[in-house]
Amino acid sequence: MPSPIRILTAVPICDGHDSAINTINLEFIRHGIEVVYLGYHRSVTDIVRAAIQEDVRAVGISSYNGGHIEFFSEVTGLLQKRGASDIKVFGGGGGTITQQDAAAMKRKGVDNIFFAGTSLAEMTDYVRTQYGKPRNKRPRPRSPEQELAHKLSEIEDAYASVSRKRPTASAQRSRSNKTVRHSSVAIRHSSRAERARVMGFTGPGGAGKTTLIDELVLRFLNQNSRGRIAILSHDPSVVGEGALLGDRATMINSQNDRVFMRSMATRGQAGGLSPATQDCLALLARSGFDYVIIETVGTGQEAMPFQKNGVVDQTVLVMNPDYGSRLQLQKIVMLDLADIVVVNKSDLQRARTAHTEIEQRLEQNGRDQRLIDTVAKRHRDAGVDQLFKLISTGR
Ligand code: B12
Repeated sequence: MPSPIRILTAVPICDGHDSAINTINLEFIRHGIEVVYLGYHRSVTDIVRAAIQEDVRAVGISSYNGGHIEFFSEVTGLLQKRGASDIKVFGGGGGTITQQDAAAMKRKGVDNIFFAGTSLAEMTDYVRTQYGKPRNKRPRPRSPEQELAHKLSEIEDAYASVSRKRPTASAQRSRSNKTVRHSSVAIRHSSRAERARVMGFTGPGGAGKTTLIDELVLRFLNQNSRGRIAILSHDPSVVGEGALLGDRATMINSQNDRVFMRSMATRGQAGGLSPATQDCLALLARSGFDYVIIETVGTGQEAMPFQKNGVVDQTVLVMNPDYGSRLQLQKIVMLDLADIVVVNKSDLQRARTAHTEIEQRLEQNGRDQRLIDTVAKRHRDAGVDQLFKLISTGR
């Protein structure tokens, strides 16, 4: 396998039992698996849409509140209907799922059900042996969305297979050749489509980037009844190369047929993005979306993740009011580079001081940078409205 195994995990609709899957997720990522976590209370449609967009090897469902025979078979059925029967389904649910239920679920296409008492090692071994082999022949994509998802995997796989041979000089050369080859394939594929407007969001972890993006997506979907948007979201890889790709669990509005979301792990690259990001972004930008939003991992002071003259049209730095003393602001490189700076969580006590200090810092730059205060967690927040207007109209 060139890339780490990617799976999606979720808890069904009307079920809030997430502590089992949270523990299992952590064990998977410790063993080099990339887990896209969708969260709890998720519908069949949300799970299948996410599995196809993320192009995962398998979906792991943790189910406790009953209805599992129907729920699991709806998932396998919809995957099949959408031409994604190569995405496998497995899961568990303590003592709720009986042996008899499991047999019925397997007849409906579920790979395996794990019962109470199974060790974490058994589950990890199962995923590695069952879903760790390269996929043989993939079914032909049945939708442009599925085709796009497959192409993004190809790009990530190409980078992964080269980076495994690092750090020889020939590998470096071959790596850059692959970059060129994949970019051109991607762009040629969709050269008829107009280029999307690309927005880059960055900022420290916990500033609320994901929630803010989700609120902007909601406004976009409401304003443009036919508009389409793509999100390329990043989370850090941990030692052993697994990653918890958890932004989907926060993004509620973005679980929508007009939103294409892809989660990427940084796979050892510092600075907030993945080695494959630029090529994936170039492909998304030419795939018929109105907007592409790229979100970095939580970044540090020195980070400047978006390349100069790259595909990103506008950059947004999302700050938390609690950044420490005024002196800290002098060190944040993105404060020089961002087009828009957002002080999120502006309902916090320190937010007014933060606004004034950042405003003074931006004045020193002498550039046309905008500063906006938001409370992304609040629905219909006036600051988010203002940010959306600025992004969508430039005013
Ligand atoms: C912890 C718990 C809670 C916690 C949940 C905390 C949380 N955030 O998850 C709290 C207290 C909040 C809770 C609430 C409720 N609960 Co509760 N809860 C449990 C309990 C005791 C344990 C479940 C658990 O986490 N086990 C730990 C895991 C790691 O072990 P396991 O379950 O044995 O799972 C093994 C395998 O199946 C596998 N596995 C599990 N999932 C997955 C997924 C994948 C992908 C894989 C590979 C493997 C796998 O991993 C384990 C390996 O050993 C069960 C009873 C039980 N013994 O199952 C009831 C239970 C599930 N709850 C129950 C009920 C009724 C409720 C409530 C409705 C109660 C109420 N009236 O308010 C609420 C509903 C909450 C909601 N929003 O959905 C019932 C469900 C009955 C049913 N289905 O008919 C149960 C069975 C208790 C009972 N006997 O009545 N609950």
